[in-house]
Amino acid sequence: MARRLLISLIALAIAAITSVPKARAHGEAGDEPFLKDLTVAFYDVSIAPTAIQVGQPVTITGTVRILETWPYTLAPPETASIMPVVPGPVFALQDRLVNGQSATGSFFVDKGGIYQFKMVILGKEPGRWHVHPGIAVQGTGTLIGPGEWVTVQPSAAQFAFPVTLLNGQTINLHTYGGQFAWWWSFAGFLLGVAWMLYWTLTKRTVTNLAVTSQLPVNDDAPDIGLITPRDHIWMNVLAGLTMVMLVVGWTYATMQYPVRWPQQTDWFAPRFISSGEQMAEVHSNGATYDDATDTLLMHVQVKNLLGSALTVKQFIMAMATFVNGGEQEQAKAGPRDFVGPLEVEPNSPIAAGETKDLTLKLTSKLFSDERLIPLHDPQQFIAGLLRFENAQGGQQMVTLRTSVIPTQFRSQYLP
Ligand SMILES: [Cu+2]
Repeated sequence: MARRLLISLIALAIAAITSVPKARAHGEAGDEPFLKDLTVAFYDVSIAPTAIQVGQPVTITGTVRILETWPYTLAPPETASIMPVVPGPVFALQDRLVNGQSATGSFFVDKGGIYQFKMVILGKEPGRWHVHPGIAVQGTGTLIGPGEWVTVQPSAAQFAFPVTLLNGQTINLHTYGGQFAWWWSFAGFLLGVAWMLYWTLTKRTVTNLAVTSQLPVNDDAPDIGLITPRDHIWMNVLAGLTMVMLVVGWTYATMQYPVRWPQQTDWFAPRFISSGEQMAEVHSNGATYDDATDTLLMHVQVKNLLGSALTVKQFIMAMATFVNGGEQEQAKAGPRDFVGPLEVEPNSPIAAGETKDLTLKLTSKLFSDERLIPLHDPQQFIAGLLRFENAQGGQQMVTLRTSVIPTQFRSQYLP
């Protein structure tokens, strides 16, 4: 009976694992809204081309700003790394620049910092992959930007990733040392399996847990045949083989690779990038969110500080960009799935020196699909960047934080 139950449970577990539908994306909606909105904002992201063959490059460019509204509940951002976020090792990162500097690893960051990135990745595995830029902030985790679907077609040529070492030798990083690492790990695995099978198949240590758990820790219980002197001999043999493997491994590594170097840290502080000449002062007068229609209404007061008329071009929030403009301007603003419309009321330019009350209306499925608005949190805050442009093409990004009051809830759990 117990065995039948166990078999059914195992069958159920296997069925549950194998029947899971293929994940559509990266679970980017999984992060809490505050973790997306108050931390960083991604804009001007481009991921191109979206169809390549194995071995060909895809270039990811864009900008991420660490917002001044970084939540106090998270450790302050100090070091971070910008990377492509893809489902598994299906691309190889070939090149990465942050603010024009080569970034092999992480770098120092600050609240308010602006980081322009360029990454070149090579298609490795054929398939259709969702590719995002992401920024991994130490102590917080990876915050991701807008994504694009990239199709990688198989290629007749084998994937290769040539890298020149310091000694002048060129290796294929894709396969270098792969065989050895595989077989050596497998040898260690075999030792472990031998140990496990020895104790589970022939001994009563596992099958008679009720008995063994009654014994004191250091009691071999030879009287009931639990651990015999013979077992000690075999375990000494296994331990001996493990030691031999380790010594052989160390000796081989020392002889084969006499020059070894610890992994290097190459931290740097990226060159400063300005958020633009101060053109506008923004004051928030609150916001409401209608969950039934996915509509965010923000009331802001904008003061034009310079001598040229200003218009509101975009509102950028987490990985989403909302554009005050038509289809063409929206298509230019970033990966299309992460761009929505922005209605500004009144939409006339703000004259020099003028202070104007504006209503920003954003209606988009992005709010619920990407879970951008906090609806059930103790702190109902959102933040983002308002992008202003003047007649001369000058731009400024102003960080806007506002509390949000939900006006209608979609029912949760029960219809
Ligand atoms: Cu994705």
